[in-house]
Amino acid sequence: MTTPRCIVAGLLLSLAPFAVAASDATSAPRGPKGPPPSPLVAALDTDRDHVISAAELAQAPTVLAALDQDADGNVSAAELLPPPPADAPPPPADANGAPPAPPRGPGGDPLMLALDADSDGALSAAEIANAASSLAALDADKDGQLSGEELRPLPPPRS
Ligand SMILES: [Ca+2]
Ligand SMILES: [Ca+2]
Ligand SMILES: [Ca+2]
Repeated sequence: MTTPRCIVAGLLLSLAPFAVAASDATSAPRGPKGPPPSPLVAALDTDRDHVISAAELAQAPTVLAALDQDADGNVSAAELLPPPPADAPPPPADANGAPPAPPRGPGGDPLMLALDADSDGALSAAEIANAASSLAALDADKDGQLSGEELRPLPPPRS
């Protein structure tokens, strides 16, 4: 009785590509481990050393103003979203017609909390102009730069 075994082997062979594809789709995303930095950190940390230095703080108004893609003087929540990676699959079709909501973590981005003085989710021209001094308020250890704990997203409040 070899026929059933042949059928089983054939089934396994025909299923193998699907198994490979499934494991590819569910594997962890490539790149550095841990959550991606916030768009604000990515924009401000121009030398990518995960520290916003005094020089980078001083450049904050210029860097933030450069995010104003539609040149209306405000950096909106949409303009604060990071651009999708070049090799990212296209977003799913507009099933509900709504654009993807900006990510809002349970604790929030300390940079945005510091910069967005009126908490409207966008950065106005005045808020951009005050960026350097607003961000300096996050410098808990007063070493003139923002790093580590000072840039970490705030943990969700514990009740
Ligand atoms: Ca840096
Ligand atoms: Ca604002
Ligand atoms: Ca510091």
